[in-house]
Amino acid sequence: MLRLHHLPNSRSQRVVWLLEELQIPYEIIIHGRSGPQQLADPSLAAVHPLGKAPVIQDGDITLAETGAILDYLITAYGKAHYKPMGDVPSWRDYLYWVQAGDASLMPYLAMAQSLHRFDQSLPWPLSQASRWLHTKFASQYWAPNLGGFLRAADQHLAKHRYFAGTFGPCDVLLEFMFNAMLGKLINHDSVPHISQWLQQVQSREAYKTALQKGQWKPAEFLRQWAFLRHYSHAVFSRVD
Ligand SMILES: N[C@@H](CCC(=O)N[C@@H](CS)C(=O)NCC(=O)O)C(=O)O
Repeated sequence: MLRLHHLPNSRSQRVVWLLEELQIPYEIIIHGRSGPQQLADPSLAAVHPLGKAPVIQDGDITLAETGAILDYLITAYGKAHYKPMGDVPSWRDYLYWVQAGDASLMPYLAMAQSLHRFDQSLPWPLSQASRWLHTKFASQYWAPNLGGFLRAADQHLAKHRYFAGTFGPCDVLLEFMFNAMLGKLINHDSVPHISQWLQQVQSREAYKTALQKGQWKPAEFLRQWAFLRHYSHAVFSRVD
């Protein structure tokens, strides 16, 4: 049976969700984290040299990287109808949005989170000075980029119910990032169409089942990303 190596409250939750959507049988192996940067336990590096989640093992295949895993599952398990094909508008939307989140949004979120964890690991008053510097840097550097991404996504969703025609891999990939920003950078006033789309996709049965199987802890997730509220002004000075 296919095995998924998983870290709770992480991007690998997306693979749990897709497996539930596609109704592919799987075994889930939960790994732990430790240290100030909350790095994965060495048990993950024993599965794949990257030492990160998600990783799947299917027969003699071992595969990392969420986007690659999603594509593998759709192709290897005969679920090709799940992604648009052919030179139609939904396929062109698919090509863009299936890449865009992990390429142009997640790096900013991950960098901000690493800097935040670093600040928290320092003794007072160094932690305060470091936080001040990082907040200033982030507000000037990455927040405007993030604002541009939110504006593009909101405008797209104003005209489309899902990112690529019908519900599919783009929605599964992007939900994690928008969920991390929910209540801080995403709300009905700031980006109404993203906010509405989030409610829609999070009400899916497969999504809810995946939260349980992936040992998702909503309070912990909120706590991990709460620091994003400091950047609201810097982000939205670009969205209006
Ligand atoms: N681009 C990779 C990112 C993988 C990644 O960084 N996973 C994180 C969880 S969100 C992780 O394993 N962190 C623990 C560590 O870096 O040790 C993907 O989307 O699969």
